[in-house]
Amino acid sequence: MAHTGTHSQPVRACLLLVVVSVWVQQVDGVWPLPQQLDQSADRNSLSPQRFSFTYGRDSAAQTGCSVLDAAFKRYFSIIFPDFTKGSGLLMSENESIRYTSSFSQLVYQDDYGSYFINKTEIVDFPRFAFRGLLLDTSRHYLPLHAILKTLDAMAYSKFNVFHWHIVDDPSFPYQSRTFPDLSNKGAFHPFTHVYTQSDVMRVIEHARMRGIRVIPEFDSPGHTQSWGKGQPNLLTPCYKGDVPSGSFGPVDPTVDTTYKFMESLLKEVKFVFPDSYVHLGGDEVSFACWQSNPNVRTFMEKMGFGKDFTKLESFYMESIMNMTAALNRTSIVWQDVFDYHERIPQDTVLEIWKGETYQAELSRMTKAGHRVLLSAPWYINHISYGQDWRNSYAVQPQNFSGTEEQKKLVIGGEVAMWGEYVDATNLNPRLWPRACAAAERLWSDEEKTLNADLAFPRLEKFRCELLRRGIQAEPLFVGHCKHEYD
Ligand code: CP6
Repeated sequence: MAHTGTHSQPVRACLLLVVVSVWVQQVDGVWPLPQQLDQSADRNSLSPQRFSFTYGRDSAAQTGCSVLDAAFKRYFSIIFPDFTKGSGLLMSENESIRYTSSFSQLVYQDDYGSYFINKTEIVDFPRFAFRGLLLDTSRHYLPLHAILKTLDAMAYSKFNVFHWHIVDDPSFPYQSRTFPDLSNKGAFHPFTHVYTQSDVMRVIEHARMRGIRVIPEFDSPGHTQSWGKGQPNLLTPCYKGDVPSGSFGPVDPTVDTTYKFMESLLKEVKFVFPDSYVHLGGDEVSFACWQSNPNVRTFMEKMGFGKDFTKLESFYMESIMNMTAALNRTSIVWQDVFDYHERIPQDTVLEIWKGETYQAELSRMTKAGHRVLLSAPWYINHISYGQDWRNSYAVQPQNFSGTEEQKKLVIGGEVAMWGEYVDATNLNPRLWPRACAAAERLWSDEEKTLNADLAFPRLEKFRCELLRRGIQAEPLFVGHCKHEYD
């Protein structure tokens, strides 16, 4: 065969490749992967004393943009940990805050501590606009510092939405101005386990400075046991035969006082949380208590709902979605609301959380013209032995049967860290670097990120970088981080 005569040549080419890859390896690693990344072996030394970030001439943002100026300062200390002052990188366009994070991952030190960056050209933008992370502060209270640190780590991975599942059955830590008894009586502790108005403002500001929006969730009519403690007559009294059993079910959708309460609460939420989205929950409503209650049964008859309690839940959700729209806010709801009731306001965003059926659900929801968020395959509160980040990485949010128009309605997704088994002691290692897999799926080009084996060394390096930045990210597999020995 012809190629046997040229046997030595591929070997030489191979050797050359090895040399180059050793050289480039220490710089070739940005997580999540930029859309276009061209790196050369040209190495430039960086002097912390002379280094500064500057605004691009054509950039919409210019000197005096406080968000970027603060980001330049933060990333200067991340890039040059041994120096604290100074601050050339050209920044442009509105995603520029995220490019500081990419840049910070390109700088490296040699064995003598000198800083270097290889000549690099990056063109970058997100694949999906909505790249969220859900934290649950009801099952366990998360201290403010844990939330702020999570926001730091989110920014490193280019997450841009903090979905704050702030209240639920076990506790109501949100300290409401309008209804102080909700946390006085519904929090695990009325002073220590609450988020005051100033705490909430600090979270929103910390997030804003990192290009992250904060979307609060006030989940109802189910998941509201803690609400009942401070708000009498809000929950449905359950019956045993003809008498109240003493326990309570979901919010009572049959009385006017419920809607007055929800309207006041949502008005406050609009005032406190500036984001245009509000998450209204609507998931996992148990119908047994409603069914046991004679007033609810009478209401059902009057409304012509028959025995179909999904109609009652829909009636309630429709009314609070309309309230939310009247307050100029866009609703996000869990998929249950759509499953029960396909006629919901067109601009409502639907979030998929049920694991087995998510591709069929994506098809149906987008066919109905709704924007959707995918969370089901990223419920990383579930843990297992081994490299489960690979499952998250393999998810393809637009792989479902539907038209191109339908695919565009997938606006992004969310990693969910539900709190039943998570508090500040194990939050960080459970989240990081596992959440990074979804972060790359939501940011980077699909074609360039198909192979998890290729992503692995880059993710390992990024995990070490998270450690260096003070995030207690767990190991992906056997090995060590270079900086541990520096
Ligand atoms: N709490 C609320 C939860 C969950 C949901 N809503 C949940 C359900 C199943 C799993 C994890 C979390 N704990 N309010 C569902 C959206 Cl596996």
